Order: sequence, then C-alpha cells, then structure tokens
Amino acid sequence: MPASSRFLLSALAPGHFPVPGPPEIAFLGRSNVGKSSLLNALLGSRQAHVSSTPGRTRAINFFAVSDHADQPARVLFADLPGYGYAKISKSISAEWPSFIDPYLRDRPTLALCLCLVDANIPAQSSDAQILAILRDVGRQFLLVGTKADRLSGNGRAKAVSALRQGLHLGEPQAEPLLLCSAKTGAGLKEVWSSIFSLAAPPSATVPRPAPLS
Ligand SMILES: Nc1nc2c(ncn2[C@@H]2O[C@H](COP(=O)(O)OP(=O)(O)OP(=O)(O)O)[C@@H](O)[C@H]2O)c(=O)[nH]1
Ligand SMILES: [Mg+2]
Repeated sequence: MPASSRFLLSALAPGHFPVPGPPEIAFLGRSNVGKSSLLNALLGSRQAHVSSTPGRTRAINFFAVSDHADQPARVLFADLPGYGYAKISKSISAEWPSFIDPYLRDRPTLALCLCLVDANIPAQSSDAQILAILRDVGRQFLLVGTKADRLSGNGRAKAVSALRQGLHLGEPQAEPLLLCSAKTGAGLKEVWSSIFSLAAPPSATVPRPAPLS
C-alpha cells in the first residue's frame, strides 16, 4: 500500500483537471455508496469528505498517491460526485454532461474506473447505465461491492452472485467483482492489487530521477 497521499485539486470543469500525468483511478458510484470512504480507507488517511448525507461530493477531487513522500505520484485518485439520488438528481444530471462525462470519455490518463455498488442492496438501473457508458467508451473497470461488513458469511456469496446477475457481468476473470469494507478494512488489499495490476504496473510509474553525484 503506498505510504503517502495528498489532496491536489477540486475540479468543476474540464479546464480545471490536473495536467495529465500518472495513471488515474476514478471512484464511481451512486450517492452514499461509500466512494470517499473507500478512497480514505485505501490511503489510510482522511483525505476525502465522508458524510451520511448523500450528495456530499460535488466536484471531482484529485489526490496524488506515492510510495514515499519524497517520490513522484504513482497514481492519482479521482473522487467523483455520486449519481442516482433523487433529491439531487436534477443538479447532478446538469453537471454530468459538463465535466463528469468529458472526464470519463476524454481523459487520456484515466486508467481504471472503480465502480462501487452497495453489496447490501440489489443492483440499480443507474449502476447498469454507468457500466454501459464505460463499455461504450472502452474504459477498464472493476466492480467493488461496498459495506460488506453488513453481510453475514453466507450473505457474501449470495450478494456477489445477485450483483453479478443484476449488472449482467461477463465472466469473473474478465469482469471481476470484489467485496470490501471501508469500516473493517476487509478486501482493501485485493483492491490495491487490482489497481496495481490493471492500472499502474511498475513500468507505468514515473522513474525517480537519479541522485546527483
Ligand atoms: N457500514 C459501513 N458504512 C460505510 C462504509 N463505507 C461508507 N459507509 C458509510 O456510508 C455513508 C456514505 O459514505 P461516503 O463515503 O460519504 O459515500 P460517497 O459515495 O462518497 O457519497 P457522495 O459523496 O454523497 O456521493 C457514510 O455514513 C459512511 O460512514 C462501509 O464500508 N461500511
Ligand atoms: Mg463522496
């Protein structure tokens, strides 16, 4: 797990996105699914705002993640606003075309979309719609079932198969779904391994400048 992370910037328009650099990991999912919580749990640091009120994250917030504080970023995390919450769906749908859709479609350094779905409830049509957009634009994605601490031992396998079916996922090797909990830390190692193997293999990292002799 990388040891160092810092908030970079908050973007409300494509012009505000950081200059393209290291591979980016986008956190996507319905409002309140646990995007900001998972991001914080992966970083082991309270970088993103978590709230029990849906719709807390309104901008795309970028974070730089590196192996050590004195090294360049290995990946950027992008915490996206949630979708699918009735009270704010009007404003979200107004914002979606202006900067979220361009981010998903055009961002050259977007390497992986973490698609978060609540493991405790059935797949929602809005989740299926997002997957359709990602498939359409050819984005690599990884499904992550959140709040798995609320599932019983038996409930885990049932939740995975219900979500896989509800979202019409392909073969598990091609379209995997991992369960995790930001609360207990379960599954975080697996999410990190997938991030590195899918989006940021060692060759993709920015080489460290040689020390001056
Ligand atoms: N039990 C449990 N609760 C969680 C977990 N992850 C998040 N939560 C709770 O879910 C609520 C929403 O979490 P956030 O991380 O703010 O969700 P979000 O997807 O970023 O929400 P928006 O920014 O509004 O789209 C908070 O009350 C969290 O404490 C988890 O793994 N287990
Ligand atoms: Mg959030």
